[in-house]
Amino acid sequence: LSLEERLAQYVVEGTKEGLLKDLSEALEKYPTPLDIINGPLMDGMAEVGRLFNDNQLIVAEVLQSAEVMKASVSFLEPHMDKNETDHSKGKVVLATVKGDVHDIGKNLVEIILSNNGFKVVDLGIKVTPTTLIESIKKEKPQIIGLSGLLVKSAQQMVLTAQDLHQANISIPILVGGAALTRKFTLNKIKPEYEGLVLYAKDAMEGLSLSNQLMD
Ligand code: B1M
Repeated sequence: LSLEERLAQYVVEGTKEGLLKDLSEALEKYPTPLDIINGPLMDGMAEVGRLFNDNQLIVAEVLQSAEVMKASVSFLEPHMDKNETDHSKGKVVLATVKGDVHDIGKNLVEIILSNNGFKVVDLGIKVTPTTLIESIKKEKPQIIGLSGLLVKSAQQMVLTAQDLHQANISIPILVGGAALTRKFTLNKIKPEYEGLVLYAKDAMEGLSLSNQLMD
């Protein structure tokens, strides 16, 4: 198998034997660590999603795939560019929405924003609007980041936007996750909220939108 195929295979099979060696090799070959994540590792995750959808994988197996992805991200993280040493650009309160446990994408956003000058307060997974609002009042962030992968999480973002609006919050919200689209964001979430609501297709777009908001 090629290096790309092997990397995808670790994720699909949920095995770590040989993973770090191949990731080291990939670091030599790919321009940036993020290209390894967005390329072969994400290809593996897409295949996991497909197999899971086809009932060819069970949740426990998908969890192992998630572990491989997480181990890869921690291994690659120290090799990522750090453009700022301080966290002076702005503060982001980040969460996976209520009812949703998926956090690999959220964690990537956390890494990329904090490596690039943002202070990130990560509230974790299954974050209710109440917890989110409490944290926003305490932390006074410049940006709220919401992640969610389930179809029902997209709907949960609409409810969360309503609750934030009720709480008189209007700072920009950045949203992302597999079940979301730019169109849904614009047509369903934005109308419920006073402030900006921006959709990011991946963590890098999340960074560039956050940078634009701070300029
Ligand atoms: Co779940 N799961 N899962 N799962 N899982 C999906 C999402 C699913 C599409 C799989 C499928 O059926 N094909 C499906 C959702 C179907 C739907 O709603 N239509 C699904 C399901 C059904 C479920 C359960 C209900 C299964 C069950 O229990 N029967 C259950 C839900 C539990 C819950 O949340 N209440 C469940 C559980 C799990 C595991 C726990 C086993 C595990 C998660 C482990 C973890 O995260 N710690 C898991 C996994 C791994 C997946 C898949 C296979 C992979 C997700 C992933 O990590 N991708 C997923 C299928 C898929 O997506 N192909 C699937 C890699 C990650 C880097 O991508 O998070 O999309 P992603 O992030 C991207 C962008 O979306 C974006 O940036 C990242 C890239 O740079 N992004 C943002 C994300 N958040 C952002 C925020 C931003 C900006 C960008 O700004 C704030």
